Amino acid sequence: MIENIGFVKDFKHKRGIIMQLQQIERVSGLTRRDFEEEYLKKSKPVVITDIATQWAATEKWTFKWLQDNYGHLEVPLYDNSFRKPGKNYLTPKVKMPFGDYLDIIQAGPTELRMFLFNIFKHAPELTNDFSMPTITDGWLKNIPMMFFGGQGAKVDLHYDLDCATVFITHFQTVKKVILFAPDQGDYIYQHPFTVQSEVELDAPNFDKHPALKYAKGYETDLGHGETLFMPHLWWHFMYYTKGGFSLSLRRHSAYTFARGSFNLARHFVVDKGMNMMLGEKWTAYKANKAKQRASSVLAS
Ligand SMILES: O=C(O)CCC(=O)C(=O)O
Ligand SMILES: [Fe+2]
Repeated sequence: MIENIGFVKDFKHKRGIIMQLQQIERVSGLTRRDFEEEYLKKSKPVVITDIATQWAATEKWTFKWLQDNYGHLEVPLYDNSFRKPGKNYLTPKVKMPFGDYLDIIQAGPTELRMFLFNIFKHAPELTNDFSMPTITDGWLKNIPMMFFGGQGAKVDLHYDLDCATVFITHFQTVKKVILFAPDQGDYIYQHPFTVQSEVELDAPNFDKHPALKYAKGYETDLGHGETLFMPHLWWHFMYYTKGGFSLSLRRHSAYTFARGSFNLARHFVVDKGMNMMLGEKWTAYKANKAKQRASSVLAS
């Protein structure tokens, strides 16, 4: 059952106006042709409800089963300070056995999340529990990733550095997802040289970020066994309504691969390097640039 959370919706009621968020369409029974014509080529996000129905993972991957089988793995965890400038920028907060972490996320709210951890390197047999969707190809078969989060954990608005097209299947609970198309970067205060936006969608500040009101986006509550198709370069914000986890499968075209390689280099060389040298000053520079761009888009 999908629980209706709606902190973004409550927020809408309290303050009246918020950016325009349209519900992401839900479909099943898609043919390859329909998917490629209607969604992939048009870069239109969609929730596909029947990709994971045949997967063993959908039944088998419970918290308990993961704990019993992989509880001993040492995993890196991050909290919401991940993006704060300074010495912990983009580094994990703690490491602990996976089983202990699963206890934490089942127990209640926590910021701790685990992401981009290739659990399959440590447990390759897990890849037998799902398969690449047949509605398209170009799959990067050796980098499936899992993402875990406790209730209230969030993933601030960003787009994926590697520029891949992503299919995200959620398990066990519900995750709220908000998306913006790549052309919304100025409205959401994208920081230059990064793939990160400055806005906090769970606590938007329209005084600081007036252009945000004019951003046009999409939202959905992604439930157990549902798969979100997220086009490449799309901005995404995720909020774990309850502790849960997702699997992401990625695909590339020649274009997305080249663009992704460039982004990776820019990120690790320019942004990390400047952050190390300048710390807060570098963040202030990026914030100022974002502000200038938002002002010009508001004025236009
Ligand atoms: O849900 C998460 O923890 C992160 C998801 C994400 O950013 C992604 O799949 O690219
Ligand atoms: Fe992402």
